[in-house]
Amino acid sequence: IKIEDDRTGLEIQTLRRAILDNLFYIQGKFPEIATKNDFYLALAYTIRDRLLQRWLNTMQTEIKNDVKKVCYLSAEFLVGPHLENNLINLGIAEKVKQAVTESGLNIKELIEAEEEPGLGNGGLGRLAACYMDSLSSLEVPAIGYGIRYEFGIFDQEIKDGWQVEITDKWLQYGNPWEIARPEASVTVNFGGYTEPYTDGHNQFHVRWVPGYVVKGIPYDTPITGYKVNTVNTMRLWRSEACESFDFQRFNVGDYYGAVDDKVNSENITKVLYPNDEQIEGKELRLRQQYFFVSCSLQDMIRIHLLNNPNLDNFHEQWAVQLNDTHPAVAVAELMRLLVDIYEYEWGKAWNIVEKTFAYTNHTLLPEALEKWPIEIFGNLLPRVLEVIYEINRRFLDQVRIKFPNDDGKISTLSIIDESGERYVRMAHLACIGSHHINGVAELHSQLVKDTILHDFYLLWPQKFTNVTNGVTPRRWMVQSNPRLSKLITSKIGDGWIKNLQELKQLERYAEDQTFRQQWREAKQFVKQDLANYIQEKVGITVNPESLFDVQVKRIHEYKRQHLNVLHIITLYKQMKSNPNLDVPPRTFIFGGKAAPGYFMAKRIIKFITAVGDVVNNDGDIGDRLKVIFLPDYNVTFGQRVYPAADLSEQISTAGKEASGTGNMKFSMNGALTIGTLDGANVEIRQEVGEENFFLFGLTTPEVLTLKDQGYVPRRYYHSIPELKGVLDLIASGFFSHGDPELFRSIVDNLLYDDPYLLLADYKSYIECQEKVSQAYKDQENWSKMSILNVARMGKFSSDRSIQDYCNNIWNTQPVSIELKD
Ligand code: DL6
Repeated sequence: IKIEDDRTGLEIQTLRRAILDNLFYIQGKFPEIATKNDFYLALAYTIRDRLLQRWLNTMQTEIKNDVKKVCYLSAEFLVGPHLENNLINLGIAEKVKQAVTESGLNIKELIEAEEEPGLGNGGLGRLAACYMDSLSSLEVPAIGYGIRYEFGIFDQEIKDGWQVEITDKWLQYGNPWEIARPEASVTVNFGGYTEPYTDGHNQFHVRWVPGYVVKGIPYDTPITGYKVNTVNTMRLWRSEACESFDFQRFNVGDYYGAVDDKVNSENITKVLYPNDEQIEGKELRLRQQYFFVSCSLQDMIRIHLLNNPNLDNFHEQWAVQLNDTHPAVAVAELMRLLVDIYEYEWGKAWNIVEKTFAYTNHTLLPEALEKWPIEIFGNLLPRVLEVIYEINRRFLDQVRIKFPNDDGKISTLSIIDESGERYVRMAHLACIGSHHINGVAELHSQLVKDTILHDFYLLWPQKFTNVTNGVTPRRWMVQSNPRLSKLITSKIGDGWIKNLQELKQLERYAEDQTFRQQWREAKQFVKQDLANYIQEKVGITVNPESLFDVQVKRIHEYKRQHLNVLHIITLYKQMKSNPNLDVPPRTFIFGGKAAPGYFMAKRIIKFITAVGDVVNNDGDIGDRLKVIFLPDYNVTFGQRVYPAADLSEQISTAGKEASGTGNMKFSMNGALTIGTLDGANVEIRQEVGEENFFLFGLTTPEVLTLKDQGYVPRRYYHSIPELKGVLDLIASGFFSHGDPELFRSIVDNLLYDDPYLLLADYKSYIECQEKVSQAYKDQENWSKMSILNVARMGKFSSDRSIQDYCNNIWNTQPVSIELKD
C-alpha cells in the first residue's frame, strides 16, 4: 500500500493525521489539552503545507525565467482571514471539512478562530487585497510590498454609545501564514547629512552619511490564486535596530540610553495610522513610508541582479504600482539608488524610473492629499530631498518650454509648494515619475483630470487613464455567501467564479418564479443568521422579515451616515403620528470605525446609537423600526453583512467618493442600491439598469454650481417642514435625555455650514426611500431586480480591473506554473 505524505496528501485519513501531527510537533499539545486556537493553528499549518510546493515553484519559475513582475507598493493590505480563502482557492474545502468533522472538530469554529490581520483602514487597503487575489488567480507574477504593522487598525468597542478604541494585538497567538526571511534583510538610512566626493576616476558623487540606520526584515505571506498553481507573495517589512544595544553607552552605565535606538527603530512598524482620508503629518508616518519603499526597491534590485548583469533593463522586468501617494517617495528613492549606489548617469536613471512607476489616485479630498514640510523631510531624508530638488529643477525646465512666461504654471506644478510654509507635494512627485496616472472609477478619473491634477493633464494628457475598481468574487461571493453561490452554480455552472461576466446567464431566470423563490430563501437564510448575530452581539431582537437597510463603511461626513439617520427620524416621526402608516418594517444596520481624532465622526456614531436607543425602546414602534450599530466593522464582519442586505446605502455627496467597493459587494449579493451619482455608483447603475437602482440627489455639476452660488442650508430648513421637524427634534434633546448640547455640533454644522449638502439632498433622499418601501412590498418584483443586479455585476470583478492594469498600464503577461512531483 502507498501511504500519502502527511505534508501534501489530500485523503481524509492523511489530513486527519496531519492535523494531529502539527498539533503535536508545532503546538506541542495533545488533543486533550489543546485550545481552539491550537486546533486552528494545527489546521492552518496543515493547509500551508499543502500550498508550499506551489508557492516555491511560483518563486522559482519567476526568478529562473526572468519574467516581468508586478510590484504593488501599498502602505496597507487589508487581506482578511486566510484559512477559508485558501481552502476555496486550493479547491479542498469539502475534503478538509470532512477531515475536521471526522476528527470531532467544528470547521466553522476553527475558521472563526483566526484573528484577522487588520493592516489597513478601509477601501484602499481592501482593494490592494482584492488585487492580490486577482493577480494570483490570473497567474500574473506579482509581489505585494508593504508594512508588517505589529498593531493594525484598532478594535472598536461601543461603550455608552461612544466608540472606544482597543489595541489590535493580531499577532499575539501566532501567525501561521507568514514566514520570516531574515536572510533577505536590508538596511535603510535616516537623518545625518550629505557630502560630495570624487572617486578614483575623477567622477563627482554625493554620499549620504546617515544619523542612524534601521534594518528591514521581510515576512512573506502566500497569496493563492483560485484553482491555479500560482501562489504569489505578499512581502511585508518589519523594522529592527541594526545592533540591539549600543555597547559603548551600555558599558558606561547608560542602560536605558543604550536601548533607545532599538526602541526607536522598532517603532517604525509598530502601528498603523488609523486615519482614513486624512493625512497625519507626523514624522513617524514619513519614516514608515520611506522605510518600506526603500526596503522594497532594494529587494527588487537584489532579485533583478540574480539574473541580469546590471539595472539597464530594470523597467522591462518590473512594473511598480504606487497605491496612492503613500509610497510616492519611491520615485526619488529609485533615482537615489541608481545614481548614488549604482553610479548611473542622471538621464539614464530617469529613463528607467519613468518607465517603472505608475500611480493610482484614490481621493480628491483636500485633507487627504499628502504633503510634507520641507524641514521634516530634509532632516529625516537629506539625500532624498536633494534628489527631489534635482528632479524638480529638470521638470520645471520642461514646464518653461511648454508654457513659456507662465509663472503660474511653475508654482502650480512644482513638487515644492511655496505658497506659504514650504512643502513637498507627494502627488506631484508621483505624477512626474510615473508613465501612467489613473483614477479608480470613470467619474473620479475625469475629476482628477479636471481638478486636482488639471495642470499635469494639460502637460501630459496621454499619461491619464481610468481603471474602475473591482472586488474578488472568491471572497465576496463564494466564501461569504455559499448558499447563493451554490444556487447560481446550480443554474449556470461554476465558470462565473473565474469569469464573472458569465453571471449574465442568470438574467433569464429573473422571470422564473421558482427560481425567485429559491433566491428569496437564500437571502432569508443569511438574514436570519445576521439577526442571530445581532442578538448575540448587541442583545437586540430584530425581525428577519424586515427590510435590512445597511450602511457599513468608515464613518465620514462625506459618506453621510447622518443623512441616513435623518431619514430614520423622519420615518419614526411619521410612524408616531400615523400608527397605521403602510410601510414595510425596516432594520437599519450600521457599522464602521471613526478615526480616533475625528470629532464629528465620533459624534455621528453616538448620534446613531442614541437614535437607536429611543427608537428601539419605543413600544409604539415595536419591530417596525430598529436601528443597530454593530461594533468593530472589519473584513470578517463584512463577509457576514453584505450577503444579508436588502438595501445598500451609497449616499455620499456627488463627487466625493472616488469609487467605493462596498457598493459592488452589496450588489453582487443581491442587495439593491439607494445611491447618488458618485464614484462607481454611476457605472453600477449603468450596468444593472436605471430601473433596478434607486437614484437620488444632486449630480456633481449641480453640487459645484450650488456651492459657487453660495449654499445656504437654512433655506432648506425653512422651506421643508418635515426637515425642520427632524432637526428641531434633535436640537430639543429628544435623543439625548433632554440635553440639547450633545448633538448641537451636528445640528449647527448642518444649519450653518453643511459642507456635504445633506439638507440640499434631504428631500430627494426621503422621496427615494419612499419608492424603496413601495418596491419592497412587491416581493416578486424585488427579487427580479435583485437577480438582475447580480446577473449584471460582471464588470466589477477585480479580475477585470487587473486585466485592465495588465493591458493598459503594466504590459505584463500571465505565466503558468508547472507542479513538479
Ligand atoms: O480605491 C479604493 C478606495 C475607493 O473605493 C474609495 O472610494 C476611496 O475613498 C478610497 N480612498 C482612500 C484614500 N486614502 N488615501 N489616500 O482610502 O479608496
